[in-house]
Amino acid sequence: MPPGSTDHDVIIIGAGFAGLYMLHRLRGLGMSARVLEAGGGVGGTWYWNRYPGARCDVESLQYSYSFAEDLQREWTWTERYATQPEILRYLDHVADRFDLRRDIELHTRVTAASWEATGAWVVETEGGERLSARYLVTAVGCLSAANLPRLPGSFRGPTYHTGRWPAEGVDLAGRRVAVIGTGSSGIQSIPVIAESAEHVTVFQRTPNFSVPAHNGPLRPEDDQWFKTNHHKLRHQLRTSHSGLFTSPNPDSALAVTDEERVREFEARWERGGLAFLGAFSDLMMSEEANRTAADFVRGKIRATVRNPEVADRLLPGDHPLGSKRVCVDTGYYAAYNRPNVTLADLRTAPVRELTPGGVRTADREHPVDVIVYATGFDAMTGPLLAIDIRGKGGLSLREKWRAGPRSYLGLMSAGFPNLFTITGPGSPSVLSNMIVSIEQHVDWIAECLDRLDGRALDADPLAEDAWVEQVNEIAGLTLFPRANSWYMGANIPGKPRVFMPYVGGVGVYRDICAEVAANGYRGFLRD
Ligand code: N01
Repeated sequence: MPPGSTDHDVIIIGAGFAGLYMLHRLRGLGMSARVLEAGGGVGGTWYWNRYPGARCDVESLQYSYSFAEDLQREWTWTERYATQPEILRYLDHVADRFDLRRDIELHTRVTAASWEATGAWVVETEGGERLSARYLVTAVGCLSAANLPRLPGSFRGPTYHTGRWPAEGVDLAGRRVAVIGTGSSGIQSIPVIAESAEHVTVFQRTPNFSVPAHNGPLRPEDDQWFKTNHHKLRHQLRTSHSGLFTSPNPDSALAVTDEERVREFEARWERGGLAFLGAFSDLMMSEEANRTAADFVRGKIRATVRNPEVADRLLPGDHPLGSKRVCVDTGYYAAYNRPNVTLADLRTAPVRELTPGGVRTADREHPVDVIVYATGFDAMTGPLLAIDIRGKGGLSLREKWRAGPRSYLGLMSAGFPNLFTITGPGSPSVLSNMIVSIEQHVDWIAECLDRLDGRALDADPLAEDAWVEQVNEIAGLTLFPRANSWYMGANIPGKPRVFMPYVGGVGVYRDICAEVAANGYRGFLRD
């Protein structure tokens, strides 16, 4: 393809953490890149998820870019877990600091992308724009296609999805609010909404495991420690299993006494956060080991919720702890001790219909003024398949992935040359600290594009088959596939049940990707 015959060298879809860094890296290589972003601002996930109580469940020091020392030195987080507004401020700061905005087109939703015989990607937008580039990089996020259940009936009041929360905010003070869903978004928002709402009715289909955040102001000594030691600490994160500091304990939960086990769980419960999962090495491998952690959390729920009948209904029991993303909360279980919070258990009384003034379940009508859908996302594949992507010979990605996503390393899918998917299915992505995984993918793609020097690259279908098999095999060794989780596509009616992320760990995965590149991009086909 002759240089200069496309509008840009690279088109990037999405201006969240991934898209912003991709643009910055490509600029550094002297490539021209255009970012197309559906939202009215940069930030991706953190632009859309503005629901009350939204904050990250990864500690802010770890949930930040590592690529620029100055950025790291000059930015100081205020809390141990950053709120959505603070993370959005950070991303706005990054966009300004690296002068990224001039190459970002906001309010521009990509609807289609096709690989042309000329060796270019042609991208179409909702507004009818057509742009071409030699390479296309998706930075669309893994949890950005909102899942809105189709409930029969109609409701006359306002409804909001947590992942599409209005930027101007919603005043829920004095209102009767229904919250449907008890995943991370529901569990974070319920205690905050309950503080001002007249009443909150929580519609729970599946009880979830949640551990306390124990959030608070970021201690200056922790900030200083991280800044002083950031080279070493970032290296540890990149080579770890999850890209998080979980202080993994190498012991089996079954090799210690009951007292020792409880002491370990208790210490981690007191510390707060996802490090709870690092309590023992086999929590995600052995059902028996997992049950010890699940029992511990169920004991905490019983000890927190005063009404034993409500506590019972909140006890998770249909999936191993961690096989659905563990939630990290502030005052979630205690919220059920408030007089203005009611739990509606959909397992015993499912939703029948929406009525003009509320939600009717099998046993009664719940009168509400507002409905909050905390019902999650069509995860990982949803945002990609929302775009009509056509590869070689018009091959449709929707068609190719009909039985589940197929990719080589989660980076490319065979038959779609020059299309790279940041944190795509088949990579660690959602099972890791997303920023660690994003930076690894962006760096790998940037180096690859630099070395390609305009040539085309595609995944070898044989390498892809082997990778898909490996992803499934490793998942099969764990308890992850035992849950009806969004990792499995189980939350979306009709979606194929496939465990989508790579569970082998970010450190191992990084080495595999580096080794593939060092061996002349083994498993990829070049022009
Ligand atoms: O979505 P979810 P989420 N009727 O899919 C229920 C990240 N995140 O937005 O389990 C009734 O987890 C559904 O029930 P069930 C994080 O990775 C992070 O909360 O399918 N209920 C479930 O209870 C997280 O895992 C942060 O039976 C219905 C809930 O809705 C991911 O995003 C914050 C229903 C959906 O839970 C997704 O979390 C927020 C229906 N028709 C999100 N359909 C932090 O960093 C669905 N549900 C803290």
